Amino acid sequence: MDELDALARASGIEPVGRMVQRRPAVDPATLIGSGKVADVIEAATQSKAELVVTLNALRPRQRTNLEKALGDVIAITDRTVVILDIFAQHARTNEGKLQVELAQLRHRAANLIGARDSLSRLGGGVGTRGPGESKLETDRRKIRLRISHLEGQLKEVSLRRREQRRSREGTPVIALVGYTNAGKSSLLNALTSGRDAFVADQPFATLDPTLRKLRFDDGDEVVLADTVGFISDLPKELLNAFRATLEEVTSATLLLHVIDASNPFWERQRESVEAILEQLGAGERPTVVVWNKTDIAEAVHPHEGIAVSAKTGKGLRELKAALAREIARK
Ligand SMILES: Nc1nc2c(ncn2[C@@H]2O[C@H](COP(=O)(O)OP(=O)(O)O)[C@@H](O)[C@H]2O)c(=O)[nH]1
Ligand SMILES: [Mg+2]
Repeated sequence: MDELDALARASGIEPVGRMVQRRPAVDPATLIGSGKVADVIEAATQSKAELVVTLNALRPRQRTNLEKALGDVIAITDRTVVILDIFAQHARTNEGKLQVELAQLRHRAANLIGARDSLSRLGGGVGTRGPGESKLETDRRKIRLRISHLEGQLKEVSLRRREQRRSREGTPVIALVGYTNAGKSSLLNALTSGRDAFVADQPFATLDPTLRKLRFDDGDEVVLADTVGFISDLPKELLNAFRATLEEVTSATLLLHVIDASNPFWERQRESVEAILEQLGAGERPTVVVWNKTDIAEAVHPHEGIAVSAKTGKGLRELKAALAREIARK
């Protein structure tokens, strides 16, 4: 729930309260059950909230039913949409924009039954309907066309990326992976004493991958690749849309898994990252584990890996030496 709070803030929402319900199973009609819906309406009305965000992903039917129950004043959305929103706000490059639009369309297509109103924005109107088509069918067809167009463009991007990678052939790539906010971009900056990888206390500040050269003391050169998108229950539309970017991860010589040692949930975060790597087919890549934020961590974790602070620079020499050793062995 704290993470959802941070996600909401990053997308421009100001949280005013939260409610939790424990139940053996989600309610298929309204997610939380009608009694709880009444509680939510009361709390939201009292705090003059304009929006309710659910942690669980809403099914189309649940969304429709909750929309009806909450009325015109209070809107309803879920964590998945909030994440898609943040990505949309942070997309800068052409590729990033393509990926976000694709993810949003896929999500919309999957929710079509529950999101008919918002479809008018896709350009539906008089005269755009094919013979004998219902509004829903027209919407579906339009979304499908746009999706395949975007997929085609992204395939080209992916090919271009592969070519660029080939031209870098011989230079090993180290990809920084790790839960969102773990300090990947900060570490990239600290290691390369650069300033231009965007660092922010916000989930998903970086959307587009940053590549940076790093030279070791022995003269060997590597490329460091920043990544984005590691969060628990990552919307699958996003994972698919970001595959081209994340190819950097699957083709990397070495992964640098950055863990936020100061986060009480580091263990769960680590598992989420490993699950995503698995889905990307990078579960077996050679990995160096690094514990970041040890300047504010309560205790330094006695685990494998290297303790660092991207902020104070502590441990960076050791980290560089360890990376050089690993790369030299390849
Ligand atoms: N105290 C402390 N904060 C850090 C450290 N590394 C990163 N941060 C902060 O953690 C937040 C997220 O950092 P960022 O590099 O954007 O994380 P990313 O999402 O993994 O790329 C920012 O507010 C950073 O200033 C560190 O070693 N110590
Ligand atoms: Mg980052």
